[in-house]
Order: sequence, then C-alpha cells, then structure tokens
Amino acid sequence: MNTNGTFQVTAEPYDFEFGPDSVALLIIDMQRDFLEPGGFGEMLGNDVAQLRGTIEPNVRLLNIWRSRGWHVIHTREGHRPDLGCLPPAKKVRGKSPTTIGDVGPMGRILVRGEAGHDIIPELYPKFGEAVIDKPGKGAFYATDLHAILMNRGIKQLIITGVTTEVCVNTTVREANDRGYDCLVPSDCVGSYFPEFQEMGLKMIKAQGGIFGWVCHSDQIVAAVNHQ
Ligand code: TIU
Repeated sequence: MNTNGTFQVTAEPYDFEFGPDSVALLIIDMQRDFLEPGGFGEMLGNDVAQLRGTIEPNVRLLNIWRSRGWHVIHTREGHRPDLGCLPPAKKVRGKSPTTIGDVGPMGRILVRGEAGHDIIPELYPKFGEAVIDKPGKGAFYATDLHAILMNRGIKQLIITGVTTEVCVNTTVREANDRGYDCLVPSDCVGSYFPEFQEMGLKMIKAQGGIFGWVCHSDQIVAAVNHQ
C-alpha cells in the first residue's frame, strides 16, 4: 500500500494505481450461456470449454474483493422475455437455425430469468453486489451502470470476464470514454479465439494505454498483499 492508502499494481504500459474505496471489480457476463454447453456461445459455433480457464482466477479476485468489502459488480448480457430490447438485427445475425429467444437445453437463449442467462455458480453474486442486465455488448449501453459508479464514487475499474474482444473490450472502451481508469487482468478474461485474446489485450494497452492497462491477476494479488 502507498502512503496515501492506494495500491499500486505492476501493469502495462505502466503501474496502475487504485484506491480501495474508489475501485470496483467489474465481472462481465460470466454466464452459463457463454461458459456451458447448450447456450448462446455454443449456438454461435464456439467451443465453450476454452473460456473455463478464466473461472479460477476470477474466483480468486472475487474472494479478495469480498473479504475486504470492496465494490463488486456483475453484468449479464440478455433480453427481456418479451424480447422488447432485442434489436431485430441482433436476432437474425449469423443466420443460425436457433437464435436468441428460442428454447435451448438451458432455457430460452440469452433471455433474462432463464437458467442459461444466469451467472455460473462458481461466481454467483452475493447480496449487495450490483447485477447489471445489459442488452448490448457494452455494459454502459442502456443500463444504469454509470449512475451506480458515480453514486458510489468509483473511478477505477478492474474488468474481467468474457469475451475479451467482444463484451470486455466494448465495456473498456465505453468506460474509458466516460473517464474511468480500466485494468484488465489477462488471465481473468477469455476468448473463443486465441488470436483475438492476444490482440484484444494488446489493443487496450497500446499507445500509452489508449484504453487502459493490462496485467496478470498475480500482480493484483501481490499489490493487495504488499502492505
Ligand atoms: N460472441 C462473443 O464472443 N461474445 C458475446 O456475444 N458476448 C460477450 O462477449 N459477453
């Protein structure tokens, strides 16, 4: 801990500093629909097993945040049961025979209230942790996330979850434009495509941290444990 009470994480392109009261762990879309067979991720043609390596490092960070009483926020991508917030363009994209709102093995695909839409049991939200239901890829679009962050005085975000180049990157960019400093631990985010994982992280930290910072979660753990 620094003398002013902040923590300093070794990261790229340079150290990331956060205050315990002004930081939130923002866990993006760790839902059964993306991480378990029979959901939206598999419907898109992906091997969902590729994302499961992100679970254990997320559990480790979540346990630290919970034990210290720091802010934790979860997001879920999905739509109202009446599909009123589902753009027709998103419904038909990909020309898959099964699409958002259709019934799959975990209930209606990407629909709020269905089993597949919920967060995986390993990272299930606890009372007091905000859960943001978002209709888009970015967590700020059509949600009250920005209001919640401002009301709580949150200025730094540690953003984890899936997928790296889709909802994580979109959210990092939205957050950056709203004035938040974003740190992305590389082992806590996952992609169905190894090359997008690599490039998705490079894009964030390039050009002096044009969108934010990247580290390994070991660096966050080390910073927090270094009193
Ligand atoms: N398809 C894909 O990689 N991701 C998504 O559709 N949503 C999220 O990233 N959460």
